[in-house]
Amino acid sequence: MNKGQLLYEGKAKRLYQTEQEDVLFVEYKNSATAFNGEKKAEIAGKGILNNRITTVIFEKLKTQGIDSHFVERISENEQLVRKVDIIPIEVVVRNIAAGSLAKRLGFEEGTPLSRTIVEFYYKDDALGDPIINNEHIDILGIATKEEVGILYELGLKVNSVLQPIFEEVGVILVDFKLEFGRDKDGNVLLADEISPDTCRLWDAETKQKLDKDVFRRDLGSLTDVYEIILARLGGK
Ligand code: U5P
Repeated sequence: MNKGQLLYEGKAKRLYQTEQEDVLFVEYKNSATAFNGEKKAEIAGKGILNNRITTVIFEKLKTQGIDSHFVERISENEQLVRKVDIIPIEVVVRNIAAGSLAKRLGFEEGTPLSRTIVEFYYKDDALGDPIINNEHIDILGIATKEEVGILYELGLKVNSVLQPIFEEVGVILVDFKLEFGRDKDGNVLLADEISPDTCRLWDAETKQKLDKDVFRRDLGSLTDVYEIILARLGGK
């Protein structure tokens, strides 16, 4: 499959056309960004690690009946994906209070939530990705009621598959963000990536942060902790 025209460049990935209409080429970059792009760095090896970790996770989800846009990893930092139109909603699933939820609602970080919750954020850099509810989604006209139901259910389903996978290897799945797209027939498909860039992952024993908070909060080497996640998931 040949890399065609560059279609889109995001903070962490570049998307290219291929000779096949419904398949895209994704290149994982080494850029790390946080706080809506205010903090930036180039971290050698990050793209390779996220490409591998996302591959392992999408493959595991597939074996549990959760399909995604992922087709195959084709090189160290590239993969092929099915073309979808991204729905501009970030679906965040939380098991433990951390990050913006801890701050917004006054929970101490690390407090287990009495139930898993799903939140929606409007994916809009200029607005700083504000939190939104079903009614905001309705007036923005960015997804139908039926689609919102699918996002909610798939968020919980991904959580119920990933939580035990991480638990088995001594990792707590604190929270994570998913993105979805519509394929050419309008079907909602899990898309983007699932990696330590998009999840909070803590060592079950030490509570060491094994995710992008290491970069956000200057806690050490990002690639060292991403390597730990890849190794625990059985990747190379
Ligand atoms: N998250 C992203 N991208 C964003 C915002 C949040 O992947 O633009 C992920 C974080 O990595 C975390 C979860 O796992 O969503 C909740 O983030 P926060 O709302 O606590 O910052």
